[in-house]
Amino acid sequence: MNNLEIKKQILEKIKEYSKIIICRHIRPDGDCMGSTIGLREILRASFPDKKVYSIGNQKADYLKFLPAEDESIPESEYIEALVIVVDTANSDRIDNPLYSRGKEIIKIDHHIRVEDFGAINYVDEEIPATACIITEFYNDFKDELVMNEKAALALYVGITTDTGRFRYRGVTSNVLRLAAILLDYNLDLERIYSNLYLKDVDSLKLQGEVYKKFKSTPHGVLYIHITSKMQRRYNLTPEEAAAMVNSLDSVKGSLIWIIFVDQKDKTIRARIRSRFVSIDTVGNKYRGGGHANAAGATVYNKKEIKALVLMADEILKDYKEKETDWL
Ligand SMILES: [Mn+2]
Repeated sequence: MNNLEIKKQILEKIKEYSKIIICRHIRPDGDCMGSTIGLREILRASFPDKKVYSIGNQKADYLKFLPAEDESIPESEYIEALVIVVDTANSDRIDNPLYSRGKEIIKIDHHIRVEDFGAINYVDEEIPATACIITEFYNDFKDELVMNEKAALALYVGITTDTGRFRYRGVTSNVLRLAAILLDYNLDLERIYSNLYLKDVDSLKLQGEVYKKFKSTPHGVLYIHITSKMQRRYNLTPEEAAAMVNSLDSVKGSLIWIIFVDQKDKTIRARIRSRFVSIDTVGNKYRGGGHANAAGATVYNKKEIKALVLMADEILKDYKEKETDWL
């Protein structure tokens, strides 16, 4: 859905305000960082008289090569500001408690619609990255907006990370055209992919342990619990351990794979991935959410790990009974 009318309203709101604060979700990933920083840089370049901030609490080390977010600003600064929240389906996940202090809120997102917390809500569930929406927004109004190298870098990172380097089903000719717009801004792809995907030795060793210890359910759901002990052994943070999720993505017949990662607060983060078959219901059931093929959840103990895995196994069983052409 490319709804030009809503986008026009968003542009009008942006023009109305002299202060704009952009927010994103907790546990920042390439797309939420890319779309917030990209939007900020476009707005700064387009409207040099406005104050535009991108503010969030949590950091992601592997995205440090992107232009930095801004330091937090006092609550009083929000009162007259337009707050734009990107890449975030529900208000619980916004990584800035002050967002609600803004005079008006706009939501721009591509996750399955769960909560319209904005005065204007632009949700495109079909498009594979919020960074695509921001690039499209620029392109729709390119007579009035300015793209530059910094914005293009951030947006490209958003698109490439949320599409698994342009591999997933959501990648359409439109997505490639949007990425092509960004490539005109002098991007060094080799440097981008080196920043995103090079591993250090400890991560590789943990990956070896993941390969050795993962389990499979009767119908082929692969899963592993990366405990605090394992994280300590390889000197990795829960965030770094969570990057292992794609280690189990290439096994024939295993259309769903899940990693459970012990967190510092004693909860267990589940990252659920799939091909062909939808697993967002699993995320929703266990205090999370997400997309058809990529969802997250939080569980509290081994019993819940079992129950979640069982639910995924049922889904895969049903899928394999109905479909014959899976890989
Ligand atoms: Mn996203």
